[in-house]
Amino acid sequence: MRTPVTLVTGASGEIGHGLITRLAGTGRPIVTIDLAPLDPSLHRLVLREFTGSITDSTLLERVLAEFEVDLIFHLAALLSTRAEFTPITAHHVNVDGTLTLLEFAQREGESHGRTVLFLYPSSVAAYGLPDLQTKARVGRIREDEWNTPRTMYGCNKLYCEHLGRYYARFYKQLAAHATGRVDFRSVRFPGLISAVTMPAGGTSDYAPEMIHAAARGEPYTCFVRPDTRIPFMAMPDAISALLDLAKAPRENLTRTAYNLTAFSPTAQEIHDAVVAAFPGGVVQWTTDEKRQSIVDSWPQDVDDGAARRDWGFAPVYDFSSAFEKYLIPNVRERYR
Ligand code: AKB
Repeated sequence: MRTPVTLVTGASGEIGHGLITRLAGTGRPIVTIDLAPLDPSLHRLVLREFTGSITDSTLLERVLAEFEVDLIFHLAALLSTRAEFTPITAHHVNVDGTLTLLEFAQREGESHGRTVLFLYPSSVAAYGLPDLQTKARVGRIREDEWNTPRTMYGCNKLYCEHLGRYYARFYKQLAAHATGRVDFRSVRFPGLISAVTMPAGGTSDYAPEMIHAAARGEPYTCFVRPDTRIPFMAMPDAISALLDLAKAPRENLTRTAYNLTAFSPTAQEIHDAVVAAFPGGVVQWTTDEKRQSIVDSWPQDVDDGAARRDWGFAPVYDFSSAFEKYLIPNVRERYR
């Protein structure tokens, strides 16, 4: 008999740390896949750690042979800035990797006869606004508006949302006896800010980078303009959203991709909160025009009403409490 487990890909990334810690509390065994080894503090929380790429079908075959997977959190991805330097690799990891895993989930479901719950972090990068005037005019946008991403990462995320919806609702619809076994559910994360982990290769990274640099007493050069405004949320709320969506009754869900947000500060407002908390923090502003054009194409706010109505999404932290109650105390402790 194979052991029923939860599979987390990209487990060594910024979301993986908090997710594994929370999942460990449920008592359900966890199996992870990542190119990088898990932080030692996480290694002891998981049943098995596979080191390798989600694009490696033989690796997934090894997981399939040993474990019975019925819940997947697919976090592995190349983020927006890094994907612009290696777009073909980004497509291979972000799209081919996700398709490989969706097919793996379908086969797992056929093998054990149950549905496989597939949680997928999409992104605000799935949107694409043509200019700052439009960004200011449209303000808070809904899921089905402005789905015209301007980055390879955003294209990848939007397409994988549709791939997941296909597996969940239309899998081999013309075949005589095919049954879709994948219950695909995704959230469009805004920029995420963690007190514990740092992102790598994202364009919203200026927020966590600024906070952690100030806490370490290091100068930071912010690569976006002070007036840059995009949606963000604190990492604990992001983890809760994934776990709450996983628990939601399928009949309550009207969508397979949901907007999420908690607050939309400007980079200047983030700066002001950072230097108020860490007076030694020194921030210089040197705009990277290419990275600026990416965040300028993302909306300043998103409408998360569907997530709130369908499965009770309700972030705990707003901008001020994210700093006062989560980031400042925990970041101070981290660098004490
Ligand atoms: C990135 O900046 O690429 C990610 C994202 C907003 O999806 N953090």
